[in-house]
Amino acid sequence: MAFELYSVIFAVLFACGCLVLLLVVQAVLVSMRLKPKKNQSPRHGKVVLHQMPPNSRVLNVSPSCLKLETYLRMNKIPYESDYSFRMSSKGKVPWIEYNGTSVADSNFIVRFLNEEFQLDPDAHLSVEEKAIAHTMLVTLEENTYWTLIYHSFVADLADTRSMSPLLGVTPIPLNYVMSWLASHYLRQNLWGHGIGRHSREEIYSIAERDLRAVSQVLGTKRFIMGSKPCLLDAAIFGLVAVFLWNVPHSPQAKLIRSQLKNLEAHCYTIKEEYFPDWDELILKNTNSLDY
Ligand SMILES: N[C@@H](CCC(=O)N[C@@H](CS)C(=O)NCC(=O)O)C(=O)O
Repeated sequence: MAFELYSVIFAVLFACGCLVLLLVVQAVLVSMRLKPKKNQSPRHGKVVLHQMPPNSRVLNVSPSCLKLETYLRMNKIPYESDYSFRMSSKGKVPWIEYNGTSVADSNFIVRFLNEEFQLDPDAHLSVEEKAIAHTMLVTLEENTYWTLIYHSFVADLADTRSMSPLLGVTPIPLNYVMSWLASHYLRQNLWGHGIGRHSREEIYSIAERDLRAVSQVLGTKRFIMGSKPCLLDAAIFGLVAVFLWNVPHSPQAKLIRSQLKNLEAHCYTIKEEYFPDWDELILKNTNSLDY
């Protein structure tokens, strides 16, 4: 009897040891694949955009990365993407390197590049429009964005596990451990922000009110403030594209497709105008980590 018990304990410990070893090997392999390639020296005059890589659904799963790439294209700023998952000094993406200077956070980057390239994507807006655009951008990035995080990392983690640029190509069982850790970390972020203290229905209703407001301001216009795009158009695109194409089953995407069709049309307008190579980029850069 005692011998059988010892055998069972031994078998369980052996299985746990094998699992831990497997996780360690997988983690080492993933981190080796993530190491930036040696010959990536930033070119003078070209912005190096450190951002998330595409997945098969969308050019970027991060609204702020997609906004920044759209801003670069809108303003014809030469850039190249670095998809190596290196985070900024602030621990996030996107960030850039430009002629030896590193700048973190999409909005500080926009301010920096506006100065460097002597441009203002909002120059055609009135003082009042600029104030409205600023307020809407902050609403989308500091409020609506968190409903996306809630959906992706709390409500539908299984989908995120299969489509995230990193988790989606990380082998099982490491995939499960990493997605659980990401979910735990982001739940804490959501709680700290405050939105994570609301019920599921309340969180989706927050998204609905924000998206409806943007849709009402857009109305029948081609771009949010008229016939010419501004920075806010890039921010709207960044978030709406991720809702529509990366989490198409989310309540936010369903709402946009069924009731806020002008936001969907706006999304296609920006994609067609600035990303004629969208599919090509996705094809070229997805699964760069594939095993
Ligand atoms: N305010 C930042 C937000 C950037 C941001 O939230 N990036 C996310 C990806 S969407 C990130 O890097 N998260 C990593 C983390 O929170 O540790 C900006 O506009 O650049």
